[in-house]
Amino acid sequence: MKALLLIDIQNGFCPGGNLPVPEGDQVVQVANKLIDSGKYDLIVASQDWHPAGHGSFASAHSGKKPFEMGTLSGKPQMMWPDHCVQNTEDARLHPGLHIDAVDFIQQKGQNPAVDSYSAFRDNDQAALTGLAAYLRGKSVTELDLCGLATDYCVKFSAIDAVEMLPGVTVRFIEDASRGIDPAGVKAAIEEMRVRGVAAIDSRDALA
Ligand code: VGL
Ligand code: ZN
Repeated sequence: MKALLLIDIQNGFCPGGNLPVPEGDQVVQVANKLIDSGKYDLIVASQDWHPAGHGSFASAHSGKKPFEMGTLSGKPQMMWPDHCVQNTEDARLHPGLHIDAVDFIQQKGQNPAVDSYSAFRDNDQAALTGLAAYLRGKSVTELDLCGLATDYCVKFSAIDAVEMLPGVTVRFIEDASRGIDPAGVKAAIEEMRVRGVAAIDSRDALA
């Protein structure tokens, strides 16, 4: 079984959103091509889904500004602008995305005391989301992933996929993804490569 995992293609990470990734909206048409290609047996999307006042928000810490480092539950934590709050427009998957074709949506980031970049588990690796079990249950052997943001949620999800789904081939689709910081994107692609995640283009995925 071959699966496509679309990471956090949400209004909040697109221009006009609360934590916009440069050109974030440009992944939508590439993602739709992949979705509609017939190459995938299973399409899964993740959705950053924070309660108001989440501990990753700078606004939840006195004296902290967005994009500064802070701490959350005693661990270093990037302070983000308020984003993807549950049941808000910001948290909605991008309206241009072909969501009718999505088989399963994995929400994450609900625990206010810990962030969850990965679609598979919280950053402290304690609580699992259930996505690994879902994909195992579907006998997935190949997993292509893409979306937003390359240097955060895409990277962490890719690394966890390799670790938590032994035997599954994991690939990162570069032109269907965008990142927050160019240096971070470069480092993320290298980190994924070292862990066995090849970077490919949608052209390769569709071939
Ligand atoms: C993300 C920062 C905070 C992401 C989510 O989807 O990459 N980044 N929350
Ligand atoms: Zn978040």
